[in-house]
Amino acid sequence: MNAFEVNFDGLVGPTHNYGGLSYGNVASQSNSQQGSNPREAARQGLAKMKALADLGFVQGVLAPQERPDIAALRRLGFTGSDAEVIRRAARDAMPLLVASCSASSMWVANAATVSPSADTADGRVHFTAANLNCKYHRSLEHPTTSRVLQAMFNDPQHFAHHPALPAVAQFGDEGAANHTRFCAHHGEAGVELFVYGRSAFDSRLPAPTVYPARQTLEASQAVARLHGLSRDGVVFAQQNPAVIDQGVFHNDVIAVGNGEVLFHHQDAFLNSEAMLGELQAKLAARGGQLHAINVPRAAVSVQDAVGSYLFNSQLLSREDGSMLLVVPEECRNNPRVWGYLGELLAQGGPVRQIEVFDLKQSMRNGGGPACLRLRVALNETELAAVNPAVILDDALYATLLHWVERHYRDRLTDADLADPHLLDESRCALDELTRILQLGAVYPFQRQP
Ligand code: SUG
Repeated sequence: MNAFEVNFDGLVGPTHNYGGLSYGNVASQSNSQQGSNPREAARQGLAKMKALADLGFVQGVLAPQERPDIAALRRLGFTGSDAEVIRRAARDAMPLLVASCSASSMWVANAATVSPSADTADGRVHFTAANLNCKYHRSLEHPTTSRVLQAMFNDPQHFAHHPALPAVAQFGDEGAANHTRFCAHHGEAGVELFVYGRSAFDSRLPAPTVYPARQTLEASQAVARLHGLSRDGVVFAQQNPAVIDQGVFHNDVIAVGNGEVLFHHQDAFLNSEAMLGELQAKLAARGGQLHAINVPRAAVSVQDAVGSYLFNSQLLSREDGSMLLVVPEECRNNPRVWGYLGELLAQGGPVRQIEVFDLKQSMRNGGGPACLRLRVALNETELAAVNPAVILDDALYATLLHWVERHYRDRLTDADLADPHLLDESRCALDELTRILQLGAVYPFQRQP
């Protein structure tokens, strides 16, 4: 049976702003408090989805979340009507209001870890929502993420959903941003690479000293167990702590893989050789042959990788077996990175096409093409069991574009976040969206008695 990867992109929510909320994420910190443009951000994301759908890739849409998160503010002691909660938070604790407004759920590479049915013990596709517990604003996402994923993949015969891991730093889990699957063919058993930043229980392993390591080994191991992956089908590898300290807050900022190809920076992993050896051997046992493209620091420094998001690209299989690399415009603006990409194409290796997208609104918060998508490898039967209303076609694209034009502001500052009307606008937009995407009542405001 045919199997392929489907990319589900996060739709940018109406409260997209630059809150400076992510210590360790260079772009988030350096663009803090700048005015944002949610309408433009949503349009940029939709343009990427549409272009990839037009190129023949199956493309899905993942809904944003209800923000500001009033329930979260109430848990922190703000009382009164919803409008009063917002006014009080704006008056007494603006940073908490900003965090409760973040549209960070757009970066759905962090929504969950997904294992395809060919890899799992029970032959179902497994999803574990990520607890994202390193950052307060992101830790708010997983309950709604779970409901949205359930509404998209709601056939228990094919799909298994696991709630987020315990919400403590020792089980810090950032989802698919630190997970890559290698395989000869999507429908056959592959090897899943879990990259962690530190161990919570083994103090012998090194850890970064400047910025936090968000993903722990123990979280990755727990996800592999929950998904029923076999030992032969997993590799656990440690990220190089030195690159985390230079702003590589997820592995997908320094490496990307697809099929049998791993495109990575020379400094990405702690014990590169051992890791590549293990991956190669395990993939070979499953009928595949690893093709590692190692980008030397002499060609692209870690700083250039972080600034351009070269590795936060999407590596996609074309029909003829070659690959397309989807990069952000920042790569074209960096002469060393753009020069390297020219050489990569000229080498005649697996990467034969490069597409460039303007994703500036998301990029200013550290979210590139790969952050904006959750990959789900599916066979034809499983794809037929996915909620069809979330698969992008021309009609859905037009509907979503029109929906954005009607509901989104084109400029957002702190004053807007303190405006209770933004909550009403956002709820009104999301209520309509749940009808468009046929999700049912997934948002807290739709579920209150
Ligand atoms: O978690 N930025 C996100 C970016 C996530 C990128 N995802 C991947 N690499 N897969 C984060 O740091 C910034 C929000 C702000 O500062 O307003 C933020 O949450």
